Amino acid sequence: MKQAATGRRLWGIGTPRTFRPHWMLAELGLEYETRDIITRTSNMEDSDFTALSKRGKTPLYEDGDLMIGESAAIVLFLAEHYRSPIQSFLPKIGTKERARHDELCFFIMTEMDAPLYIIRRHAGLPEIYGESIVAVDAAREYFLRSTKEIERRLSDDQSSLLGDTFTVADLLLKTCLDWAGFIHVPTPESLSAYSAAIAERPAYQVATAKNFTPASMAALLGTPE
Ligand SMILES: N[C@@H](CCC(=O)N[C@@H](CS)C(=O)NCC(=O)O)C(=O)O
Repeated sequence: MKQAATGRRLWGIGTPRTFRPHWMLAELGLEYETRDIITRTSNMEDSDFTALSKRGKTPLYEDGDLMIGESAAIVLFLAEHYRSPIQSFLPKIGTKERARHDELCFFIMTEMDAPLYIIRRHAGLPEIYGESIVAVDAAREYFLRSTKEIERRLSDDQSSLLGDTFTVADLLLKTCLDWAGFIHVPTPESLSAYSAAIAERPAYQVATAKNFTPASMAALLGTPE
């Protein structure tokens, strides 16, 4: 397959995980090629995609000769690699601020994204993963407990997790809050203003249009377009 003209190509649309790199690329104002691979549709069998991804998971990101999956890793790579002195989405590597930031990213991915995916698998996709009311209820509780920790970190009307600068950690958190809202998992009222303010970011809106197309929404909701 030919390299993308910009060297950057992103495989996958239609889920909170694929949304993350689309959003970061939009924040950075980078041109890239999108391949509209929608999970659990026949285009997951696209021969170019299956040739690249033995794992069969989206998002998958190519940048020159680099190819990485894992949405959080892609976003961190983009923010670090294309770091600009005008607007940075990450504290400098090796600083205490960066350690606090990375702690939040791991927390969000393991304590928030992971329970949401348990709910997705065992409530949303029972035909593949099996139905489990116990696992789903426990995951909802667990997610709620994690949002309490976020509430503590966002005290004093901070506009972002690290104070007033929007970072990768905020991007990851917002995608989990949206995901929870989409599947009717309650989130604390105190996070509403934070979440609504982030939704005003132009890049968030650009990425929403790119990632949540009518076809991908139909697939996510299990309704034919
Ligand atoms: N931890 C991974 C999760 C990737 C993942 O599970 N992607 C889903 C879409 S959200 C997928 O490709 N599912 C297809 C399948 O499991 O067959 C990430 O954050 O990128």
